[in-house]
Amino acid sequence: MKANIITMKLVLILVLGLTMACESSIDKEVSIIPQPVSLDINKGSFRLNSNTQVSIAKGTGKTQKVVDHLKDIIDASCEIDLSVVKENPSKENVIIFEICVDIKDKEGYELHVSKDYIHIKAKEDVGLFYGTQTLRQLLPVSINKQHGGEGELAIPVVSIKDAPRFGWRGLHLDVSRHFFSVDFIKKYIDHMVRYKLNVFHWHLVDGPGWRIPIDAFPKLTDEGAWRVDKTHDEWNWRATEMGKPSDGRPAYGGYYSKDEIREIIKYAEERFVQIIPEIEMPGHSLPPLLSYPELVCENNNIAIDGLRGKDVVCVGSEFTYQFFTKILDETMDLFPSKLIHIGGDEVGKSAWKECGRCQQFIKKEGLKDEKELQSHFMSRITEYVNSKGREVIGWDEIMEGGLPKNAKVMSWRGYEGGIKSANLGHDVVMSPISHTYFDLYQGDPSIEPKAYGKLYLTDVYKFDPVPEDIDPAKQHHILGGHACLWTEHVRTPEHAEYMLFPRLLAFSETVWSVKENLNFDSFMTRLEKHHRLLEKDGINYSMSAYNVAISEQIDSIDNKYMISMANEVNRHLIRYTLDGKEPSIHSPVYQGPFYLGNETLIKAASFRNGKRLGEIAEIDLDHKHKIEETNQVN
Ligand code: TNX
Repeated sequence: MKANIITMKLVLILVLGLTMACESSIDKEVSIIPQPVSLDINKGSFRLNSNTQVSIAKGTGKTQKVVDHLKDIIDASCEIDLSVVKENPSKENVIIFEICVDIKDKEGYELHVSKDYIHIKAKEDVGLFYGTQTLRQLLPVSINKQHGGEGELAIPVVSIKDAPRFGWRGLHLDVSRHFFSVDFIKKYIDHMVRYKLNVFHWHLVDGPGWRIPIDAFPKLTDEGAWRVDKTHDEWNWRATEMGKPSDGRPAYGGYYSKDEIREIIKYAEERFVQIIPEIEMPGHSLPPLLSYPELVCENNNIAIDGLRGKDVVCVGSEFTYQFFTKILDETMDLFPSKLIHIGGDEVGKSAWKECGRCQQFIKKEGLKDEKELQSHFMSRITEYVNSKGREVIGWDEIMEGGLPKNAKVMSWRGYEGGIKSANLGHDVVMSPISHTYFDLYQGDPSIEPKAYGKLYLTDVYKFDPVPEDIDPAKQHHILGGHACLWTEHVRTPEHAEYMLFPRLLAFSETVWSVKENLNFDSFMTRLEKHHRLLEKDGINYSMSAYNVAISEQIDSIDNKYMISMANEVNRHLIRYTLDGKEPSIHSPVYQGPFYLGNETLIKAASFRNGKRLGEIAEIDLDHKHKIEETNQVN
């Protein structure tokens, strides 16, 4: 018995020792995402403790805000309350912020960590802010509140020079298909700034809900922000049963008050994020159509046809122009952004074809067809926005029938629309569905939450906003890259985070880091520390890239199955079983394709340091082929 206890104690000491060793080794890792322009790592560390001071050697009126941001991060991580000294800081145990005109890039910064002090230099406050984000990633992951006052945080000695590749590093959120609270929007902005993104595209209106109050048209939110909540999935795309249900069925929805919108704009501004609001038109417009029937085309039975591609407003009617200009007036009053997104995607033309007013309008204006009708509408709206000193951006469909003068284009159906627009001399933001749509599946659909399509981590990492086939003389029109999170299937903050992470990290590297510094293998190594950082902050990330894909091929001569396995990231051991049990650290390691005997059930998972990563994948060949045979017979 005694011997047993001693053995147990020894094992415990060993395990603890190993854990501590692991933690300290990961803490020493310098794993910055997005990868900076240049990074030198040296021996030793700066020891941050309760005596560490912060000093603004040279600042602007806003530098204090950046310092406060760092103080909040340190306080939240380890409850150390850094004190700020304005004058004559000692050159020891101090973090110095300095505005420095010698730094060229507006958003660039330098971060020098020595054993004695940390120095963040930048041309502007935004650079100091990004230097702070990098410093945050150098903090040890194993810090926790117990360090407060008694411990020290070791920050590795490094020298970093950094600046972004693109000025536009955007992220979109669809709050119409599912509604997200003010708190979550702020958290979303926090997620962006951690990885140095700077444009938040707020998709405020769409078929299933209108989320911005417009005083001139109160029914848009009184009715259009709510829907009858039957089953969630019915709200994937569009909704006709708007309005607060009076028959006692539960209502789903919500909207942001104007004060809440102002609060969010301020929150974003303080974090150097600009918000671009989107008011979709003339399609995806069910809430306005249902609440304001004057917008409906002749012969369009909106309650039924609205769900069949006829969710477009009547652009042959003068009322429609007045309606949207009033909405834009109130939107521009709220949002200071130079750019307003006016949608323009997926506009079905059949309602206009069957509408006498639209057809007459086409004749009167000498337009060729319904495509030119859309272009006419978008151009008039663009001119209106321009007359107020602002500019518009729209989805790439706004090119059809002629791109409105001065409009910028968000290229989502691929790169092509973006290339054409840039060649025509328009500014472009690249957000191709092939690389930046985070609502698509990031792993095997059989074990992922419901989505569609496919966008794996490796696909995101291959994103390059500047495609090779663009005329070099027009490349300057590409402002940067943009990722989208549409929420037809995404109902909760946890789910939204799951779709964002870690694809957001891969994306941030493609829009911030210089091309020569992109390396997927290095990214995956750095990502491992970020998993720990995200975990520490309670962020729900996906491990789908570690999941194993099992595939089988039949050898028709021997009538045997050849089994292959791979995980997307092509690293870490794969272990598998053929006896129905869960793979464990004792299961055989996959060494390469092998022939199967009589077994039919295969289970596999990735392992690192004796720990399973991600989910267990399985295929049951017996079951699969029975289904295939049945399908063939039928
Ligand atoms: C296309 S991208 C849409 C959205 C959908 C999305 C789903 C774009 C401009 N329109 O309405 O939500 O696909 O991925």
